[in-house]
Amino acid sequence: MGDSTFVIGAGEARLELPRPAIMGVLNVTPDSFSDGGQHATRDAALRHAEALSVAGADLIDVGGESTRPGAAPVSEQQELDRVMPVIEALAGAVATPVSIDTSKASVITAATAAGAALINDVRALREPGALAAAAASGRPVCLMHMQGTPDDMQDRPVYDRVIDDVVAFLESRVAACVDAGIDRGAIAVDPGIGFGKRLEHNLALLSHLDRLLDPGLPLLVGVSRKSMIGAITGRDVDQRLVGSVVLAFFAAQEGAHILRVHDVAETEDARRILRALQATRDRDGAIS
Ligand code: 8Y4
Repeated sequence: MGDSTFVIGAGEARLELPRPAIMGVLNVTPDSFSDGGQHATRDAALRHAEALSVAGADLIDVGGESTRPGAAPVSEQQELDRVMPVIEALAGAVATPVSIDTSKASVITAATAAGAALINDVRALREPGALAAAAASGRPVCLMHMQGTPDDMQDRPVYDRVIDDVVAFLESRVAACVDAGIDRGAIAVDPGIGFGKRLEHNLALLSHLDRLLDPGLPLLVGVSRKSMIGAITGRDVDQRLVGSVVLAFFAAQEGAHILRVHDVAETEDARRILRALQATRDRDGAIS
């Protein structure tokens, strides 16, 4: 009762996280930390990671590939050059576990060897070698649903039944992971809000998150600053903080275990307020 936690992974790869856990976003793309060279980029990323950690992040999600439609594809070497110095620096300097946001087998292998605690793949380990690399790492994984590819996913997303489609996809990827030797207890799933979905699809998924909890696996939800918030509120990406926090905690109250967010400090405020209320409710329950 009271403060609740959940576990993903086992043995050396075991992560015990508060529920909901806050995953802070650390983009290591050239546009994110204005390029004063490699060391400057690494140092800026490290400072940002420390700030995320102090602000309340339970995980730091390091990514070197932009999945924005129209973004230039990133080569294996480019992605390694971007993320590895940051992962290596974080391993020594920040206690908060790091997740590696990648789809590439080589990045999975290198990042986990350097200490990354979780593999976060928007392509659900469908790239060549990714499944085997994840299994070999022994690290827990997050499998996300996406319809199409980052370049074409928003062209004309169509579903027969969006919730059924997403559940079926995630179940098939969980089965592929288990077949590859990944422990079921080391798998989280994610509906992939905004990845090949219109507003109606995103709303359907978020208003029926219970149906995604069905397999009893941790559920990760990423809504932070996404276009669905713009579609509802009319606000530009830099004005979506309230929408992001409200939507994240709606998801948490509906069962989400991990919230992927840009605005960690504000998300932590919301978590503290809801925790105080929950603790009071738990005590009241014991009395009356
Ligand atoms: C402004 C800034 C507007 C960023 C949109 C965005 C997810 C994810 C992303 C997610 C998991 C994003 C890597 C998209 N979203 N991983 N990654 N789940 N597991 N867009 O929802 O933040 S990147």
